[in-house]
Amino acid sequence: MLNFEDFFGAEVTPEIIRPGAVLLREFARKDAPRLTEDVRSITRIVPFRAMQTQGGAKMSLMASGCGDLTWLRDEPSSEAAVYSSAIPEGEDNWPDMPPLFLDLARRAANAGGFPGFEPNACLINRYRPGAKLGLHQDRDERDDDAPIVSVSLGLPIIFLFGGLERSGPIARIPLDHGDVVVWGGPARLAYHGVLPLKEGFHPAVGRERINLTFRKIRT
Ligand SMILES: O=C(O)CCC(=O)C(=O)O
Ligand SMILES: [Mn+2]
Repeated sequence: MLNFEDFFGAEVTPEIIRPGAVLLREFARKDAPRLTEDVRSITRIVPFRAMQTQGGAKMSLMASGCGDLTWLRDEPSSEAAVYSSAIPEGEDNWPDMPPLFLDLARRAANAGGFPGFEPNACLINRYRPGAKLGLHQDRDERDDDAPIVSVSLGLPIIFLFGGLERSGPIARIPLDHGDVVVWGGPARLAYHGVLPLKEGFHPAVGRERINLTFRKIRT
């Protein structure tokens, strides 16, 4: 029997940020407890680590990941990020993407207008108060046909979303626990970032914000 969600094809009404970019408010809210549990399991295997920009500057967020391959730039590098199936120590492969991650990413992409999304990587960012992410494009995936699906858990933050030029107008979007942003097509290479995380305490996640970005990397 069809339920409401199957019939209408979306669990929430997408809010359009710009063509190709949508906000799905609370889309991951009901899955959030299991998602945070899964993040804990993954980061027991691959702990969050400090990251560096391509130029070698220390970033304020810390990162982990899962899936077939992921990247962590924890050393200065003149190279663009290289996605790898080996974790940085080179011992083991990344933890598998939990089934719920994959299911959520597929459903969110579909609801955002990108059916058929099959991510093979999930980058997990952890922000503590004061941490931020400057404006950038996600261009290391070597596959601009697939969208990016970005899930927010924990403390609220202001997400910045602009256009294809760094200097263009920037939307400031408050993101809360369970909100999902999907961007692809004409917005796939849009500049985006987050403002510094404000001090606070979230009952489910504590004094931090966790961000999951699902990506399709061309291997
Ligand atoms: O934390 C966010 O909301 C964005 C993360 C992001 O843009 C990235 O990891 O490339
Ligand atoms: Mn990004």
